[in-house]
Amino acid sequence: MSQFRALAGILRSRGWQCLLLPGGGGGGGRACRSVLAGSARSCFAGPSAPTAVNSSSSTSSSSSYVEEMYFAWLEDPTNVHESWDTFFRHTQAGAVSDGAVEGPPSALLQGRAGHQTPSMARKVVEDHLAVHTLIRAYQIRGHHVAQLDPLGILEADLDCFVPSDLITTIDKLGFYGLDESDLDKTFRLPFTTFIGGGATTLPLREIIRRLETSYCGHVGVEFMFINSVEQCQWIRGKFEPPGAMYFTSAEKRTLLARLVRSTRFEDFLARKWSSEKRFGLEGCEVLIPALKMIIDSSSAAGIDSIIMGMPHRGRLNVLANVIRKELNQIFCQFDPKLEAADEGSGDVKYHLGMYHERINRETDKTLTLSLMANPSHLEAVDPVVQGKAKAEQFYRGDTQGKKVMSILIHGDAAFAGQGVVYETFHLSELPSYTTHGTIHVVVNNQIGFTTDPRVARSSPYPTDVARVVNAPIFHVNADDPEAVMHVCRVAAEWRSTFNKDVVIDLVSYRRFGHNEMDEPMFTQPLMYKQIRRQEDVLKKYSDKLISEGVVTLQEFEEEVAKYDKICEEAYTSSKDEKISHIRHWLDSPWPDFFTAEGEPKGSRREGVLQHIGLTASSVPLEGFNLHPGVSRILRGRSELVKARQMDWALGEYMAFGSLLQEGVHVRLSGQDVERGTFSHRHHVLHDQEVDRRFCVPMNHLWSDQAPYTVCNSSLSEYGVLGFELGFAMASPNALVLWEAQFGDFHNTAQCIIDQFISPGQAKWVRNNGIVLLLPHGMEGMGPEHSSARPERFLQMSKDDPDRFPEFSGDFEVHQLFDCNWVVVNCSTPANFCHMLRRQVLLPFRKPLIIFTPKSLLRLPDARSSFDELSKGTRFKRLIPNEGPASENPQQVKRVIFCTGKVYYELARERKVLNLEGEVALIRLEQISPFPFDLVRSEVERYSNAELVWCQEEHKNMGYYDYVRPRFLTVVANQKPIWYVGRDPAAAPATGNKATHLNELGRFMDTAFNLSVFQGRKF
Ligand SMILES: Cc1ncc(C[n+]2csc(CCOP(=O)(O)OP(=O)(O)O)c2C)c(N)n1
Ligand SMILES: [Mg+2]
Repeated sequence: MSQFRALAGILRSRGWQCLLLPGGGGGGGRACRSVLAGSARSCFAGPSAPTAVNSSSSTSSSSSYVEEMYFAWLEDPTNVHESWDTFFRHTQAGAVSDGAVEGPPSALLQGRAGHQTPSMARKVVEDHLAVHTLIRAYQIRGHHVAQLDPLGILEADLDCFVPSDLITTIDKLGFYGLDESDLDKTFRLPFTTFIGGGATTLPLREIIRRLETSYCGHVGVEFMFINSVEQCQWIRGKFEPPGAMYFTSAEKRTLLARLVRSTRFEDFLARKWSSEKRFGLEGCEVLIPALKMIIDSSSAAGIDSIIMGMPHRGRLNVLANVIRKELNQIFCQFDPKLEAADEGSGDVKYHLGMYHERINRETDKTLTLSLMANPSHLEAVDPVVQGKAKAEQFYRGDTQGKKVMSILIHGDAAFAGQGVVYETFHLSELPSYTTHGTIHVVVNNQIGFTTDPRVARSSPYPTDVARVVNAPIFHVNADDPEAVMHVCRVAAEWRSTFNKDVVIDLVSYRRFGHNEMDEPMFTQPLMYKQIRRQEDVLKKYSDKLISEGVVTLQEFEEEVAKYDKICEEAYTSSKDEKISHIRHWLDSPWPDFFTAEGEPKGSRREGVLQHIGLTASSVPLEGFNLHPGVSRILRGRSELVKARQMDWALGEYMAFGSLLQEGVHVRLSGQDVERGTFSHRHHVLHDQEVDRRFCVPMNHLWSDQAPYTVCNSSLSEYGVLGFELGFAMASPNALVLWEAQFGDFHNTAQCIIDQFISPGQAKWVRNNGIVLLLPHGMEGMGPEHSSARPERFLQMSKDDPDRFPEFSGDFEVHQLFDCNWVVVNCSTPANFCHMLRRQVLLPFRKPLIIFTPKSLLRLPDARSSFDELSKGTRFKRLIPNEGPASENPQQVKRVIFCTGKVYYELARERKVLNLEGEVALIRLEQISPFPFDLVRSEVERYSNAELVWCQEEHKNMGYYDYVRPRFLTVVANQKPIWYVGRDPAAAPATGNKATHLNELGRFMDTAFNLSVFQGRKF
C-alpha cells in the first residue's frame, strides 16, 4: 500500500491528481478505487501534454484505469503491457528518489501497443469506460429484456421498452461512442464482473455475448439496488461466470423425475375428479422441483426445519410431492361421503396444513417440513409463518436462523396487491421478529383470477415490494427448469450466506381458468389461445434430455408409468378411508401437551410476590442512570409493594414474573409496549447517559427463570398480530401477548381475528393461547381510542345464548374447553393477574381477548392487595357485590350488572347517593363464555330486585346484545333485564368532552333512579 501511496503522491504532485487515498490508509485496493478526485487532467495526457477532460466521471474512471493497471502490475508485471511496466518501475524508483518519472505509456493495452498519440490514448480510455458502463448497464437493466415469459407474448415487467443502454443491435453501440470496428477489440474487465471466468480481458463481442447470456436469457436478475457491494459481488459471482448454470446428468435426471411427479399428479387429479376444484398447478409445474431444490440446498447448509405458507394454487401437489403427505389421505378428501372424526367445522382440502418429519434423500439428513393451514384470504398466512418460524428458532436457541427457516409461496396478483406482504417484509430485519431470511417463491402466472397484471398493479413486476428490504429478486422463465433450479440453488445459498430475504419470481402461465371450472377465454382470449398451443414443460424438458442423451425415451416413459401406478394404488386404498381426521392435518402438533397432568408448580407465595414487586421497582444493573420520572414511578411501585398493594402494572408484573419462575416463556409484543402506551409499564429501562444501554428487570428475577421478551413492534397490526399468533402456535408452554396501542386499532388486523383466532380450532383442530390486550374505555377521548369493539368479539363467541347449560363437573373448565375464545374485562389488578395465569395453567389453549383499562391504570380504588393473590385465590369470573347490599339481599331493589371501568363510576355514584343497601353492583369479569352458573346464583340471591345491565358503551355496541339473551335464559324469560347506558350511535364515542360528560351523567341518573322502569313492559 505504501508503494501505491507514493505513486499517488508523485502523480498528484505532477498535476495528475488521479488518486486520493482514504484517510488513515487502512483501506484496501477497492476502497482506494472508489475514492477518486473530482476534477483532474486525463491520466494519459501526461504532465508534458496536459489535455483537459471535462467529464469528472471520465476522469474518475481514467484514474480508475491507471489504478487497475497498477494493481494488475503489482500482482504480476507481465499482466500489463511492457510500457506500463516501465512506467510503474520508473514511478516507483522516482517515488523513493527525486520524483523524476517518465510520463505514462501511450500503449495502453496488451495487443495494442505501438506509438499512439494522446488523443488515441484518450480514445482507448474512453472506450474502456464505455465498456465498463455497458457491463454495468446489463447488470442493472438486463432483466428488462430477459426472455421471461414462457408464452412469449407478455412482458414480465409490463413494459416492452428496451433500455437504450443495452446492446440489442449494432447501432446501439453508438450510445457508448463505440462502433462495429470495436467489437473485436479486447477490453480489460472491471473487478465488478465475473463474465471473464479466468480471463481478465475479452473482446467486446464476447463481453456482450456473455452479458446477454447472464442477464438477458431465461433469468432476469434484479439486484443492483442492493446497497452492499459485497452482496452485489456475490450475486454477480453466481450468475456471470461462464457455465454458472451447469447441471450434471444425475441432477438433470432428478429434476426430470420431480417434474414427472408434479405434472402427473395434476393429470391424475384431473382424470379422476374432472369437475372438482383443486386449483391445479398446470403451467407452473416447475414449482415442485423448485421447492425441492430450495429444501435440498437448505438442508445441505444445515437447516433441519422448514415452515412453509402458501395459497391455494398447487397446494395439493405441494402436500403430496414436497411435504409427502400420503396420497390416499389426499385422495380421500375428494370423497363427499367422508365423515369428519373431529369436532369442529373443518376446512376444504386446499387450505389444510401438514407437518412431516422425514429424511432428505439428497442430503441424508432429517428434515421437518410443515405447511401452515391457511384461510382463503391471500397472504394472511405470511406473518403467521414468520411468527412460528421465529418461535421455533427461539426455543431451539437458533439465534442466527441456521436450523429453522421459512419459505413463503405467493401468487403474483396477491403478492403485489396485499398490504400484509409489505408489513411482513418490514418485520424481516427487526431483532425480535426476524427469521433470518425467508425464501419467497412467486407463482407468477401473469393473471389474478380474471384480472390482467396491467390493471392489477402499478409497479413493473409483482415482486417490487421486496425491494424495500433490499432482497434480491430472481425472475425466471418457468419453462426452463434448469434455469429455475439454478436460481433456487442460488436463493438458498443467499439465505444461508447473508440470512436475508430473497425472491424467486417463477414467470409462468395458468393453463386452465382460476379454478378448473372457470372459462378463461371469457376474459383473456388471446392469452389462452397461446396457452392452448403451449406444450407443457414436462414434454419440453423430457425431449431436451432425450435429445441430449441424458435419458432414453423408454426410461422416461417408465418413470411416468411408475408414478401413475403409485397414484392408482393410492387411489384404490383411499376408498377404504371412511373417516377424515383433521387432526392428521395438523401443522403444529404439541405431542406431550394434552397428556400433561395437573398445573405447573404454583408460585404465589408472599416471598415470591415481594421479590417480583421489588424487582419491578428497582434497577438490577450497577451504575444505571435512570430518568428522574422513571425513578419516581419505581419509587411509587416500591411504596405499593411495601403496603402489599398492586396497581395494574404490578398486577401484570406478578403474572409474568410468577410464570417466568415456573419456566413459562412470556412474550409481549405490540406498538410501544416496552414503556406502555400509557407510560405505566416501563419494562425496559433506558440509561440516560449511555446510548443503547437498556435494562429489562423482568429478566433479572431468578437465575433459572424462563426468558422474558418484550418488544416494541413496527407500526403494523395485521402483520404483527399474525406474527404473534404464529409464535403462540409453536409451543403451549408460553404466554404470548399482543397489545394494541388502543383497542380499536385491532380492526386493521381483522383478518387475523376473523380467519385464524376466532375459528382456528374449529377449522384446523389447532389450539392457540394468544392473548390480545385491547385498551378500552370511554374516557372522553373521541370516537377513536375509545372502543375496542367488544361487540364484535362477543358476536363471534360460539356459546349458545338460548340454552341453559348443564352444570356438571367443573363447569368453568368445561365451558372454556367448548368455547372458541375467552373474552374478559377485568376490573382489578389481581383478577387480571389470575386471568393471565389461568391462560397458561389450563390443560388446553384458547385465545384470550382482554379489554384493558386506561384511567384505571392509576386509579387508587382500582388496586388490589397481595392477599388477593395468596394461596386459595383464583380468577373470579364474576365479582359479587361488595358492601351492605349483600348482607340483606332481600332488601335490595336493583341489581346492576356491569363490566370493566364503569363499575368504579357506578360505585362512586351509589356511595354519593347513599344507595349501598338498595343497589347491588355485580361485575362480570369473564363475559364470554357467559358464567351462567354464577349469574344464576346472584339473581337468585337478590330475588326481589329488578335486574339492570349497565354499560358505558352505546346501546348497539359493548356487551348488551350479548348478555341480554343470556340473562333472559338465566331467568327463564320471567324477568326483564333493563338497559342503562348510552343511546345507540354510529360512532363509538363523541368527540366533545362536554357531551361525553353529559351522557355519563344521564345514564348514571338512570342507573340509580329506582322508579325509572316501574310499569314498563318488557
Ligand atoms: C384477500 C383476498 N382477496 C380476494 C380473494 C379472492 N381471490 C382468490 S384467488 C384470487 C386471485 C389470486 O391471484 P394470484 O395471487 O395471482 O394467484 P393465482 O390464483 O393466479 O395463482 C382472488 C382475487 C382472496 N382469496 N383473498
Ligand atoms: Mg396469478
